[in-house]
Amino acid sequence: MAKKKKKRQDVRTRDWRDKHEFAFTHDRVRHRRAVANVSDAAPQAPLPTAFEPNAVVIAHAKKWAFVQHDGTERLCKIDERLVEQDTTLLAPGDRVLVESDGEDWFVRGVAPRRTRLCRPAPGYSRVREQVFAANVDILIVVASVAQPPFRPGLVDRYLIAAQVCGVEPLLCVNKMDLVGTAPLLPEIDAYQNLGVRVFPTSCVTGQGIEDLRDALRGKTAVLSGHSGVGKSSLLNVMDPNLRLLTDEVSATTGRGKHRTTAARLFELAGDIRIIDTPGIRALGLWRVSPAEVSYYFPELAEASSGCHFRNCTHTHEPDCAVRDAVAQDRIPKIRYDSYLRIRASLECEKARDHE
Ligand SMILES: Nc1nc2c(ncn2[C@@H]2O[C@H](COP(=O)(O)OP(=O)(O)OP(=O)(O)O)[C@@H](O)[C@H]2O)c(=O)[nH]1
Ligand SMILES: [Mg+2]
Ligand SMILES: [Zn+2]
Repeated sequence: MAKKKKKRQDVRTRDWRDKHEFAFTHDRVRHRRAVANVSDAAPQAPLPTAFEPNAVVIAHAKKWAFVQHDGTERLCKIDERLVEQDTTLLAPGDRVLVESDGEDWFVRGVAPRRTRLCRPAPGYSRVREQVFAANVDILIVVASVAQPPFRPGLVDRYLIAAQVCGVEPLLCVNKMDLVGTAPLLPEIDAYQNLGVRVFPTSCVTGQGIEDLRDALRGKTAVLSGHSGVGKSSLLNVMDPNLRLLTDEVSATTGRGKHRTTAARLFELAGDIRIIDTPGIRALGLWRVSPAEVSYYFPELAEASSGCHFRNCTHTHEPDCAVRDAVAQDRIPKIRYDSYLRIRASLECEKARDHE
């Protein structure tokens, strides 16, 4: 029995040394093995009250974080006195203070976030706001034209989240090779008309990859979207050394299989930092009330000045300028439908929260 245990320890150590960070990118089991190499020591000195951050979080779990510090990736324990309040303690992109006690490294402080992308935390969670990327300049919303099919609902939600968080959204429409030379979907035109930069891309033909790279130079960005749209594949094409794990879309459900399981920051040539995130099914919106949804649809907000009622919801009221604009094709029907869907779902969420 004792012999067996020792063997497992050997495997842990070997994995950690040979595979280094890649082993920990997507695999929870290996995450745990990495932590097996961290001692139980805790720093004695009190937490600093004022500090200059000296490292950036790459990936993290509850008790430890990988950080970029002094040009190397370090595994640090998180000082247990750093406690989570209303919002996630750490996210990839967070600027932190790391210090060594001579043997181990510890995260000892988290700097205020310049920007953050967040969603309401699930009900069972201790925090209320779940931050999935910190200090980013650009939110790359990835969708695919096929396999899985283009779904505007999530894109619209991300565009709202980007506005709430003060981050520039950019729409990447991937898998263009699957539709040949067919013109872009009308939905995509609608986003372009709104001033959202749209990048049709393909990881197979390389279409649009250079344009995307140019748009990201000198920036920190986060890739997000449904599972299986090709977020990790885009990173692999932009830097073949990454060799991130990808997985085929399920033939039975037509959806991705949630290959990426943890968010992680990658540094690419050209001063580009990109956070890859796990695909999500739906994006909860944080701090947006049903009545506020129309503010985040610029074309609706503009038309609404002509509505008869000042608090018009544009759903049923008479003399509604928004519905007139939709009837006359001045506002794309798909955007209006999306407004109605998001509004209705927020009404539901609100009702549930008040139960
Ligand atoms: N035809 C085609 N297939 C692609 C393209 N990009 C990615 N794929 C394929 O789509 C599947 C899913 O790609 P992933 O990169 O794993 O998708 P993801 O968005 O990272 O998915 P999660 O990690 O589950 O969120 C893989 O089989 C890829 O090979 C593309 O441009 N064209
Ligand atoms: Mg992925
Ligand atoms: Zn109206």
